[in-house]
Amino acid sequence: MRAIFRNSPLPRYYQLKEVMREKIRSGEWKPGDLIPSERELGEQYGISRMTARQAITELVNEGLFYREQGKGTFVSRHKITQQLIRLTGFTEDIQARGQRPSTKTLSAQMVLADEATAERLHVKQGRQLFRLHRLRLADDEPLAIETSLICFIGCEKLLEDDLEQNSLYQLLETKYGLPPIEAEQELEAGLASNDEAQVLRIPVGSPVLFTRRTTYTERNQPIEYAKSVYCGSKYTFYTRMNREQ
Ligand code: 16G
Repeated sequence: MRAIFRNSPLPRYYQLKEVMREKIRSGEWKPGDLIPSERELGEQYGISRMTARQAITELVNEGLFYREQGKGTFVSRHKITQQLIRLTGFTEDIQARGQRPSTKTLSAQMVLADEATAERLHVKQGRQLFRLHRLRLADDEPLAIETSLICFIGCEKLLEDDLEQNSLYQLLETKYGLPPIEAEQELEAGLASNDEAQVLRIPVGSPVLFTRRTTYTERNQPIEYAKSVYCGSKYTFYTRMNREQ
């Protein structure tokens, strides 16, 4: 076991961070593992709880650990590489990684389209839309908050579907014959607000990525406009470009 040296020029919290990093690198601590508590680390390494807390908090902020209220601190999964080449949905992406996707519906209601949304969805301002606000998780780790505004013509029954147990894209395609076939997407950097941080279980002010996606079904018909907040420390977005027109 790597020790923490009192006479080292390196601060003790920093040494503990390196010890914990090494445990992850060597595979001794695996993604999803519960790490020892501040008290246990303190006793194990002869340091104060405060020092242990500082080391843990910094690794939470760096995305290596995540906290679950009342349960403890866990080792994060490796970063998710989200390709931006083929149009895929959250459930599909997470399943392809061999993880278990889940969803918590934060709210689901009818709303009237505001100007910006109306423009994105090619509808008149004031038109009724279905607004679905969901927390998306992989193996119980929160990854993103998605707010989908859905043009429900042709899929009116969607409001009665269980959107915690089903994939939105899959329902649109298989149940309603409205396959999502194309999308436009914007990415923007930002910082987690109080509410976002609480739901995503990350510190307030952590880096996040805001995405805005308009999804089209056949005949270039917009069906969903989604505004999402992704944990910045958990995602890498990947695309491939070429110069041919
Ligand atoms: C993706 C989409 C979201 C869509 C969801 C459907 C972005 C960046 N991504 O996460 O718009 O609602 O997939 O996922 O907005 P589902 O089929 O698992 O419900």
